[in-house]
Amino acid sequence: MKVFDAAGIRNVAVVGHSGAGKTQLVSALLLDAGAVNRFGKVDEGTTVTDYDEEAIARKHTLAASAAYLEWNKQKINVIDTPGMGNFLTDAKAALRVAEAAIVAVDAISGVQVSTEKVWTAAEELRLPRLIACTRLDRDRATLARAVDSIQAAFGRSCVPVQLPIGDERQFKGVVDLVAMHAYRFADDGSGKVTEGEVPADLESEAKSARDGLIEMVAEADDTLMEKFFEHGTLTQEELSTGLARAVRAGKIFPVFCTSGLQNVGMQPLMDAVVTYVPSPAERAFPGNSVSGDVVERQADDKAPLVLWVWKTIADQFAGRITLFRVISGTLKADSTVHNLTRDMPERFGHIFAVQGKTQTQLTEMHAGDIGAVAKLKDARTNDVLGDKAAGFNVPPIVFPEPVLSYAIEPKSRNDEDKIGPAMHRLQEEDPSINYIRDPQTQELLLAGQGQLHIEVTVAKLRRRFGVEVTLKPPRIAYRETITMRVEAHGRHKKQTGGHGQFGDCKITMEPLPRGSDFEFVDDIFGGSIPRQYVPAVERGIQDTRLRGYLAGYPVVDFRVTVTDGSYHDVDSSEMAFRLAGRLAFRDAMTRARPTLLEPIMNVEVYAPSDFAGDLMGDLNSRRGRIAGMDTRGASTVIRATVPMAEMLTYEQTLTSTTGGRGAYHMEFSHYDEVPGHLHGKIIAASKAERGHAKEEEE
Ligand SMILES: Nc1nc2c(ncn2[C@@H]2O[C@H](COP(=O)(O)OP(=O)(O)OP(=O)(O)O)[C@@H](O)[C@H]2O)c(=O)[nH]1
Ligand SMILES: [Mg+2]
Repeated sequence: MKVFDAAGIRNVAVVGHSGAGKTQLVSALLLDAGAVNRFGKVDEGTTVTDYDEEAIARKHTLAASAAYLEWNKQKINVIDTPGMGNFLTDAKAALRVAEAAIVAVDAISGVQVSTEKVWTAAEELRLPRLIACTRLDRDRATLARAVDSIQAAFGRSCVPVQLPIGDERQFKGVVDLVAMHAYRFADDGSGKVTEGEVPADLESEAKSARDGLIEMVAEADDTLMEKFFEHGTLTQEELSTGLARAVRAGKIFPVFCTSGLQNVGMQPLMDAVVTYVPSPAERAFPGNSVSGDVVERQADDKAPLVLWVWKTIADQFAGRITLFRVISGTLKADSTVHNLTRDMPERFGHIFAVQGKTQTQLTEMHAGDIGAVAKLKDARTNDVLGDKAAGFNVPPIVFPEPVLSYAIEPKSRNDEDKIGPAMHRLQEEDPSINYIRDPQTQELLLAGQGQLHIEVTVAKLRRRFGVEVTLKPPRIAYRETITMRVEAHGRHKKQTGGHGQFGDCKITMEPLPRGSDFEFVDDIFGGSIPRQYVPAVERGIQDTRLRGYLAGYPVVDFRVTVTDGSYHDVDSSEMAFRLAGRLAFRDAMTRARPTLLEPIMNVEVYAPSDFAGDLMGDLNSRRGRIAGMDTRGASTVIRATVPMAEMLTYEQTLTSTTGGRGAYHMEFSHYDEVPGHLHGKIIAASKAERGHAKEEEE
């Protein structure tokens, strides 16, 4: 396969809400560019990018999935991404390796919560955005209504550069408003295109839409503005170059008309990617120098090699597949590359371009390209690899904290043996899941972003690794903390026959700000506890704080300072001081006014405005705090913070209140104290769940 230079590459991430038609759109693009022979359909499970069994079964993309095509002699790397809230981290990761986004907005439902999330993520990265108005072939789909919704959310710089030819099922072509040119597409889904004049019945509409576009382009540039005032319009040349400049600068977001299923509008969209998306050669990659300064790196083949791992896939056959972007330098197959994050060499055998699950071997890859390698030993997502002298770091993708956990139970002994390694590999693929054994109950806990996230993880365990588990009801990831500074004492003394046991420590325990977890300070002077036993005191406290005090949840956000103690020449041991630490901790907890903390979520609800009142009332009854409300055309966005514990049943309520026309997104915000009147219930529930698991005997 041909190898491309930075100037001949375009990297785009296709982002947008779930069901907008992203995967179907990518499928049509690949067909029309000749990258594949068969027109894959989401509904038939045959698309290139939804190749994962679980994605096929659910008809939803669950992880970023890469593909590529060639258009006008350029290689376009297209990354399809999930639109569902629980999986948006992958969309954000894909944006990090792209020079632009194609934002898919469904022509009927318009902008949704996820659209806003990915838009903001693209905005933060200052990426140009092309908007694809999708599924225009459906009944009641209109460009005008979609554009209203888009402009209400993202402003009037989102402007159509096309008009649809034919409505709903008759949507068969597009008018290019820049060239005033028409494209018609074959009825059979082949994407075969015929170019021609603007249809007579669309002429005046096209003319006025074009005038609107010209004004926007003029507004985006002072020189063009003057010309516009002088002549009342812009020349063809001024319009096309002015538009390209404005799109690249993120001043204009052009809206395109598409139907991925009918295969309408793909060629002009690919032309636009080539014209409007900067190549990696034109846009340096943002990162940090070794000393932490913000720097950029040019996609220069001759510069030291730098690769960044943006995604890891746990493939059941090929093992670990590592997706990376070459930021600078040239990567050769069959070479050894240093993992700069972990300071160890990695062997790159075959390197690939990936077309969904299909891999095509490459001999080398140039700066700016996106590719994959199998069977790296240690590299994980976020690692930077390359020449030791590269001196370039990439700020990591931040994975969200898990907010709820389910106890899982392996079905058989065999499942139990296999689950550890399988989970380990799934965590490499998706670092936003957490897998631990409850230190108190010994139950296996699987924690993630929401019910769907957990269900998908369990399904992957089954399909890819043949591990069967049963899921128990969800549990909120509560924490415990203290609210008062106290002094405490722990003394472990036992005289059993010959050798005794003796450990004794005094500690101060004090609250720390949220998110501090646990700190241990050694403040022993004069050897009242011998050096070697101080870490044992810390160990003792660590062991027991994770088992909790009130309700079995880890105790966090406090500092322990050991201040004093005593020892015995013969009877003292590490074990004895561990037990003393544990006793001191428990003594402290009796007086430190412990309390419970709960995860609080940032919630955004999106629904037709008629329901706003009901939805706010409902959020209030869930202990929610309304942070704001915006209207977007006929829709309202409500922003609130709500305890996770109150959100477990939200999906059903939202669906029934809005007749299925509402959507929401939530993500972890912070931990906050649980109101006192709810403590009793949580403690009792925890005791019941944990089967009164006994504190280990001291
Ligand atoms: N009528 C019509 N249906 C479409 C079109 N594009 C996609 N669909 C259908 O809409 C549904 C969702 O399409 P997808 O391409 O999977 O949507 P997506 O944006 O990838 O969704 P997620 O992967 O969940 O984020 C599928 O049933 C598609 O067949 C289109 O252009 N017209
Ligand atoms: Mg998809």
